[in-house]
Amino acid sequence: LSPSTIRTALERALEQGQLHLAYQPLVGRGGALRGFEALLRWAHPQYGTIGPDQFIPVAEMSGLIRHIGSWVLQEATRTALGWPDGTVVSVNISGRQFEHPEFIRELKAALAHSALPPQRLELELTESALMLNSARAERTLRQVKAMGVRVALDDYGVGYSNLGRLKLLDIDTIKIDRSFTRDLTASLPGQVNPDAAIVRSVVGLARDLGIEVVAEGVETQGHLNLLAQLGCETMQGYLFSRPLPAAEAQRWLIHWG
Ligand code: G
Ligand code: G
Ligand code: NA
Ligand code: MN
Repeated sequence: LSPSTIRTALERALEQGQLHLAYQPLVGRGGALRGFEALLRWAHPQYGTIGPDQFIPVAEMSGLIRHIGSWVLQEATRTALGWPDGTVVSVNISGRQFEHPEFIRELKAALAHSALPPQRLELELTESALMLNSARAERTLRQVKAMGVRVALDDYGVGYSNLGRLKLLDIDTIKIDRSFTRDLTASLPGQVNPDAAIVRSVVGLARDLGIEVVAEGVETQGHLNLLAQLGCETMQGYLFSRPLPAAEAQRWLIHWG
């Protein structure tokens, strides 16, 4: 599908109910459910399933991301209100959405409509979305934090952030990119696994700075055991569950505890 085909189809997707959110659990080392990450899904009647990797860049380029992003915030906070107290919903926010002057107003509107306590909402931002040297991004981040909303740095390790700066910015959580989890348990004869060494150092520094660490892409019991041993507090991945429709997430909640 070409970007222009996607763009034209995306203009109608929301109104026609083609977008929905899937929810993937985040689980504590001890097995407690921490919350779910909301992930946008698009089922087009002719083109089939279109992944966010394909359509989010088009939504950003065309400006449709504002409308879609607002809907995601409304939908995710409304769904999270039906979960047990304290269960967090994490929502991905793209750079163009975060830097828009209306973003804070839309965030406040979503929280007001849903009546979800702000500490039960976490925004997932990438390093590029935060544009760590941009004054506007820093001001928006301060406004988000002042509201009591949590902030996670997504895909950590693929960019350049230094953790001390993240502490200054008052980031609550870093999500270690799943590329670090993938080969974590591969053994290299006579050598320390480099990904394990990186995770250990990130976890140690984050702990000293009071930042929570989430490991993404946890697919095996071996990943889980090693990550727990390395001091990682929270895990997310196919070992626990794939992203689930809201109704299935609700059932998962009942059976997990
Ligand atoms: O779910 P999946 O692995 O296909 O997601 C691919 C990418 O799309 C991920 O980087 C994810 O952060 C992004 N993504 C998923 N849902 C949303 C959303 O609601 N908003 C934005 N901006 N990005 C999303
Ligand atoms: O960029 P971001 O971290 O938001 O992307 C999250 C995406 O990773 C989700 O869309 C989800 O589909 C995918 N994902 C979640 N768990 C796993 C996993 O255990 N293995 C792999 N390969 N992908 C996963
Ligand atoms: Na994410
Ligand atoms: Mn991520």
